[in-house]
Amino acid sequence: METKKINLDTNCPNTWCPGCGDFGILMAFKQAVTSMIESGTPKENIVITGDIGCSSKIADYLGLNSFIGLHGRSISLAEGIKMGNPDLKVFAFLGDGGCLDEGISHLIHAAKRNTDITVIMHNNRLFALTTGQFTAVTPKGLKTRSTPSGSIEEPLNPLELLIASNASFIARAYSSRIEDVKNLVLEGAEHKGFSFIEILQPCVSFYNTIEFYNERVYYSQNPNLESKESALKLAREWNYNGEGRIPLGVMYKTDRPVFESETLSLVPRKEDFEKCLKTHS
Ligand SMILES: Cc1ncc(C[n+]2csc(CCOP(=O)(O)OP(=O)(O)O)c2C)c(N)n1
Ligand code: SF4
Repeated sequence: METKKINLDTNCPNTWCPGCGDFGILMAFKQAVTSMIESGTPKENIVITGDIGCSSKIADYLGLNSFIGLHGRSISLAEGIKMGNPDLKVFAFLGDGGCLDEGISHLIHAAKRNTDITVIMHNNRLFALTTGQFTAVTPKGLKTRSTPSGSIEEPLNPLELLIASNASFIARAYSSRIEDVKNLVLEGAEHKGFSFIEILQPCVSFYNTIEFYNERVYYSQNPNLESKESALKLAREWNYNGEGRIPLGVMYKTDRPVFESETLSLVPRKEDFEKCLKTHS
């Protein structure tokens, strides 16, 4: 039997800077989606959301159902879509700015609720589309367009925040390691509940971290995936500032009730609803 070739391309011209880490994420995501479709997930059941940023332009380059919203709102859009149709596989794309500055409350609450979506945060550690201003994860001392004398703030550690917010799947990847990104996307999508994948992504135009990451990243899966203590230990190995090694891989994974299933189980069945109406009429 002839197999139909899966085409995820679009006609949209790509405007990312040559060498941007976003290309690696796009390639890995296409491979992951191709594998999902080949394993039986209907293409029309895969939905992506985005906001405003270089990262969210990924939706323009993927021939999939998508919804682009305001900056920082990719996660809330994904939650709404999933609640409307729990059969869908929903991926929320956004940058560190949209995720940890404008949209940080959505991130925390989606993790706390355990909504069954996969958040993919392109972490270039600044607001790239607007030409490089500091975000919550910009290293201390970095000179950006909005911190000309160097940022005076300590960066936030998003993985520690996710552990504290009770996210049920937390992982870190690096955009140049395409096979690992693909596998983590598949693992995150397979997970029942909220999955968060941070992808370290060099912005070659405003903060070129290629050499920095190449020298420091290493794969280190948490040996005790359900232990928050060992997840925290891994998450704290790198403080988003300077030196030290940077662990990649799944840091935390646990099973707990999923928000959509819990909520929908509270909705009365039609027969019960009609019985109730009869009783009270
Ligand atoms: C509420 C709001 N704040 C700020 C902006 C301006 N703005 C648009 S894109 C952007 C930068 C996006 O940075 P990030 O989310 O980190 O994604 P990246 O471009 O780095 O991939 C900013 C600040 C906006 N559109 N809306
Ligand atoms: S500005 Fe940075 S993040 Fe945006 S496309 Fe260029 S290299 Fe990539």
